Amino acid sequence: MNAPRPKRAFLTGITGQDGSYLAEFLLEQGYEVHAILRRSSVFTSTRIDHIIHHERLHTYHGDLADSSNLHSLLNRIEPDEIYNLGAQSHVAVSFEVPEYTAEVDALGTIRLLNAVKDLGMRPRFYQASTSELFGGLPGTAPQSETTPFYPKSPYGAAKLYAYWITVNYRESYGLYACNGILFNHESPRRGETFVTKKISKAAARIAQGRQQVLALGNLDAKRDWGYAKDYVEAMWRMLQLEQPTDLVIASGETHTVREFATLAFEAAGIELDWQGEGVHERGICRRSGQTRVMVDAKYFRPAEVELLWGNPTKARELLGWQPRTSFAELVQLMVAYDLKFDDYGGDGVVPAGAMRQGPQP
Ligand code: NDP
Ligand code: GDR
Repeated sequence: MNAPRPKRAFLTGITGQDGSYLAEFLLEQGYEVHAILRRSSVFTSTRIDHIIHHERLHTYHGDLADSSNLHSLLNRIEPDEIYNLGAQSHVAVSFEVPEYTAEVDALGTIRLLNAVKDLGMRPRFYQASTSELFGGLPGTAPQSETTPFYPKSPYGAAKLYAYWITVNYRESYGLYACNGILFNHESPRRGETFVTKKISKAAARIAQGRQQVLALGNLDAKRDWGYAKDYVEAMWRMLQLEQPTDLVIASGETHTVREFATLAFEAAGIELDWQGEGVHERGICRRSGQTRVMVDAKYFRPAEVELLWGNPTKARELLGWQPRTSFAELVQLMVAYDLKFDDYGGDGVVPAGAMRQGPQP
């Protein structure tokens, strides 16, 4: 008798932080993982180099901007589960490329959902929704599934469309489709222009005498930060529920950017004192008196989300999920990795295979 075929997952965004952890997780669960990669003039597979030759991982060129490509891939692959993680995911960048962000983050989602509908398939569909939907309005925290949305960036607005079209296809066509409303989650694999990785990397480099100062934007912004590896498991658990539903995934704590920086520098052996206010605020090394953190207004956003703080009660009840890694542990593991394996060079170029040199973070 033939062995049953492994479950098949189709992923967009596999080369990103979450996609790489999710692909590892699904392979460990015995899945066949099929994923699209965007053609690029440089290698973008750094985060998945260690699994790229796995016998159950299959990659294809593809793009969320290309309907026909998505349609024919889904037709060939016939996945049981689809995880739509691909996106222009940088909030600040979305103010500079608003139309492209909508093209990929909003229309990319309808392209996938519509292909599923037209092909008459019944895979389970996960949409990477975000706490940016809430916009952090005063008086709304902690935010839950019932908190009204008020996105404050082109990214948030594009993701709002993706959220509602996912709900709409569930309700209109009976698709098993759901939104994971994930609050910020980080890791050593986090993109280097997001604030946590920017800080952990700079703290390590400054401690090693390879950088003088770190320039940041709004130090007062508060975020609910968790560990990406914990969060991808919640995505998978959501698709195992009998009924599709939209869930907030969060740590249930909130911290300022300043707190993250204080802990990160401490983990690198540098105690900071904070002096001044607004654009004049400085993080000064207690021992040497040198300025190690400064504020640069160029990192301020046209509109800021001041406070995100999630309430993950429903996820705990329905999924039995809760984060395993505390805020302090997250900061420490990110800085520890950067102290050991920061081999990216000063020009910001990530050499292919750089991650392979260290243990997978
Ligand atoms: P990353 O920015 O690390 O990864 C984004 C992924 O999307 C990359 O694989 C990227 O490919 C891919 N991508 C970008 N544009 C396209 C396109 N046109 N077609 C196909 N793929 C594309 O994001 P994260 O891993 O952090 O986040 C994953 C998802 O979750 C995103 O949708 C994000 O918006 C959302 N999210 C993230 C949160 C977080 O805190 N990390 C919180 C809430 C939601 P390439 O490598 O080629 O650029
Ligand atoms: P965010 O993450 O916008 O929450 O989106 P990011 O790390 O970019 O910013 C978090 C907060 O830090 C403030 N900040 C800075 N941000 C950056 N990038 N660089 C800086 O120098 C800096 N200084 C201060 C920001 O103003 C902001 O308040 C992330 C992405 O992963 C989205 O895709 C996801 O949907 C949300 O998290 C939840």
